Amino acid sequence: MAIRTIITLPDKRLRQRAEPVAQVDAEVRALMDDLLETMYAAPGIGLAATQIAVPKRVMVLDVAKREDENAGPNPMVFVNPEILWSSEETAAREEGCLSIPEFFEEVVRPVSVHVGYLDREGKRQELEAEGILARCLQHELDHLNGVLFIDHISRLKRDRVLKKFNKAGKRENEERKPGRHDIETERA
Ligand code: GNR
Ligand code: NI
Repeated sequence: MAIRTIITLPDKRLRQRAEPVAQVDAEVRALMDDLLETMYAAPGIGLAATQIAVPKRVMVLDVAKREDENAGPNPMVFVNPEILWSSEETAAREEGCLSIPEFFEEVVRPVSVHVGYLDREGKRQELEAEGILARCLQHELDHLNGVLFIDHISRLKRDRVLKKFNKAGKRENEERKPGRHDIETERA
């Protein structure tokens, strides 16, 4: 097992569509283990292979409550996941992403989903999810399609984030941090 580097904006590999896995073999299981180790180290509640620059349809989740002492970790792995059904009912909840550090915004998504996938043994499974699990499943599945949570927010807010993370914008942003003598401090 190994902790892998999580790529962040503006890395274009986050926008690639991941390829289906033909067979859940030892190599895919090693990828699952690296994803879990990297997710726990971050820490995060989900991680898609796309985020460690591996364009394969593999993702992991652990949404177990940390404060619950009785419940231990609950690692979940999904290969070739697909949404079979999503509820009409939607809800807005704040999301974050390890590939977009330090940015959080409310995202509207279906409250419940049913997903089909292959498990660690390559066996086909179905899962009915709601709450944080349903939200995280959709967030991770988006990653496998090159979609980020900022694609679900207003264009104004998205453009602001993209500008902050693009190379020129990031430099500008660094120079505008409080304490520097820039336009904002001059106005204050
Ligand atoms: O750790 C994470 N927390 C989170 C919170 C709300 C909605 C989605 C997530 S997933 C995120 C980890 C991550 O970036 N997975 O792709
Ligand atoms: Ni993410």
